[in-house]
Formats: sequence, C-alpha cells, structure tokens
Amino acid sequence: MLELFAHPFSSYCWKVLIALYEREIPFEYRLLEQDHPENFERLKRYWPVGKFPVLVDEGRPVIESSTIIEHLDDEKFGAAAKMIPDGKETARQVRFMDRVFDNHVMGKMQVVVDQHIFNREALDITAMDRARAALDIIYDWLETQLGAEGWAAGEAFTMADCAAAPSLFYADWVHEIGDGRPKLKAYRARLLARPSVSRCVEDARPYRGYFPPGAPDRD
Ligand SMILES: N[C@@H](CCC(=O)N[C@@H](CS)C(=O)NCC(=O)O)C(=O)O
Repeated sequence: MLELFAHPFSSYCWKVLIALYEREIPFEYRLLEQDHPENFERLKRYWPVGKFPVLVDEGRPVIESSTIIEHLDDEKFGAAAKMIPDGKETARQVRFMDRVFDNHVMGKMQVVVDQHIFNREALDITAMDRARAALDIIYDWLETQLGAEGWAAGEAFTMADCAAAPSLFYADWVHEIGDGRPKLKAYRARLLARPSVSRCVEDARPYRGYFPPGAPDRD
C-alpha cells in the first residue's frame, strides 16, 4: 500500500491528491498534524528538507509533487487516464503548464502568505505588491491561453490541472482574478467543480483558519 505524508490544507498535497483521486489509486494517509508527531519524524527521515507531500512506495520515498504524479502514472497503478499523456508534444505542454502554475501562480501567492507567516509584525508591502503585480501578469497571460472549455493543456485533464487547481484556488484569495478575466475565472470554477478537486476543497474546509492572511468567506 502506498503511503502519502500530507496535510489536507497544503496546496502541493492537493496537487498529488487530485492525481490519486483521478486515477483512483488507494493509499494510506499519513496526516501531518501536531497530534501525529510520528508522521513528522518519518517525513524528516525520508526527506530532511521537511517539505511535503512525500509518497512512499514499497518503502522508497518519492519526493516533489510533479515527480510523484509522474510516478503515479505507472501502469502498475491501473489503467485510468494518465496525468501526463504519452504524446511527446502534449506531454511537454503539460510539463510546461505545470511549471507555470507552480512557479508563477503558486510561487507568487506564497510570497504574500509567507509575509503573514514570517513577517507579520512588519509586512513588506513592496514585496507583496510586486507579487500581486506578477500575478496580474500571469493571470492576463493565462486568459490568452485558456479556451472557453477544456483544461489547461487541451481536452484531457492532466498534471497541469492538478497544479492549477490549488494554485488558482489560493492565489485568488490573495489577489482576485476578477471579472475582467472571464476565461480564467471560468476555468477556476470548472476546476472546483471537478470531483477530485471538490473533495480536496471540502477536506481542507475545517483548516481554513490556517490561512495566514485570513480566508475569505467564499468557495
Ligand atoms: N516543490 C515542492 C513544494 C512542497 C512545499 O512547499 N510544500 C509545503 C506545503 S504546501 C511545505 O512543505 N510547507 C512546510 C515547510 O515549508 O516547512 C513540491 O512540489 O512538492
């Protein structure tokens, strides 16, 4: 049985959980909460950096969300549609969009969140404004790339969408996409309606108080 060291509120854990749910792969949840210190200890043994998620497959750790999703595409986990399609061009586009969402959406959202975690008493407004300006740029670019229907890298739901769901979910909380970007706003709504994603949203709901800048009363 696979083990996943994760937390329901963690954006990168959502990314992997969405892939697990999409491919209907059973796993044991190793919850990273204070009342389970043994899970933190094991996580640190597998990955001293301490970041999560970490998947353990037959005793071997698989680290980094995109690598984990690639690992889960193995045929031994079943015949459900892969998160990285076989075609070389499509696969490259999926990996590209995965990087876009991790680096340019999640990463910029994290700048604002980190200020509220590590610098609460003296928020660096310039850094937060810069991050929000960067979000405006990537939101505008995504608006030009997305279709009125379908997913981030075409008609199939892929790893790019696994990355998009948590990054757009939380980024919209720190800097709203707004009505001026109808395709991106509709894409976020389509993601949240997807069963694999709505399951993550619901499982994370009890932990919304953890969102350092404060969670808005929506979604
Ligand atoms: N690049 C990593 C990022 C993982 C990451 O930053 N995880 C966050 C949770 S969403 C974390 O471990 N935070 C705790 C910490 O930084 O100590 C991945 O894709 O898995």
